Amino acid sequence: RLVFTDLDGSLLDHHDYGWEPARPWLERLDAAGVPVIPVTSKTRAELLPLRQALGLEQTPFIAENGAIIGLPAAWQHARLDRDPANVDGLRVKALSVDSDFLMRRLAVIRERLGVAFRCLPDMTIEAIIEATGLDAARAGQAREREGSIPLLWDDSEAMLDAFRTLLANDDLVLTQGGRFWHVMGNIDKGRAVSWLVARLGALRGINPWSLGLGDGPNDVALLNACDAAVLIRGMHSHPVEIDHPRLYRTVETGPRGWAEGMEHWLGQELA
Ligand code: 2M8
Ligand code: MG
Ligand code: MG
Repeated sequence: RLVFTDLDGSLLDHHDYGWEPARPWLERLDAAGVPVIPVTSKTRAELLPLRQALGLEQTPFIAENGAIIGLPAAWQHARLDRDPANVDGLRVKALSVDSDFLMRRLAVIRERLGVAFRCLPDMTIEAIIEATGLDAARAGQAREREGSIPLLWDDSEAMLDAFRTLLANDDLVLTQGGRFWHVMGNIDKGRAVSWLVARLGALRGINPWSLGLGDGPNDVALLNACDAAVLIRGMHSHPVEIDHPRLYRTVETGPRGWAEGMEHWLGQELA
């Protein structure tokens, strides 16, 4: 069994980023040896301290909406991942284009469409704190993008469609997080999840049962890539559209909803 989970608005509270209500379930999963794999919009720089705080240092992570994958030693394949430059024990894979390329394309598209938006790497630390409620250290880590660019849209809904079309012309993708829109190469959380499941097959010859948890539009691909899914009630004005044969929708939001979804799918089994 594997658990793939979104962080903000799912395992972590949308407002204060806490996870207290999910703690007993994290302990139960740890005791049962079920890996909990974060699948998030956050950067690798944000994830390193967070994984430690959550007790998830032994499991892989998927960062920046699927663009970046981190593999701890036990998940590295002797032939596919051996790398002498790999000093901290973590192998980092970039599945798509890099963020400098994205920033250049975004500048061209802004110019061509004459639209207004703010890319997170261009925002001051103060502005990021204001938009997210992160502290200064975390806000700095959020700015260290490697494979995706979050942005705040300061233009009309109609122009958003034109924006999406121009991005698609460059084989770039637009997806919606809790507060930001995110631009990346042709990748999503679901494809990164499938990549990791395939990697586990190559390593151990097993095809695990997977459970996915998420709250937003950018989690639909993640949920669809898993055998069973939990859609955590979110903060979005539009309902998340998803059609999954084994989907549980929570009543609670954030880490309370996370624990509720765990109870639904694994409560009996890990009693
Ligand atoms: C951004 O990601 C969230 C994901 O739902 C959002 O779109 O609101 C990213 O900048 C991420 O790196 C950051 O940690 C998060 C903070 O709220 O915002
Ligand atoms: Mg979320
Ligand atoms: Mg997310």
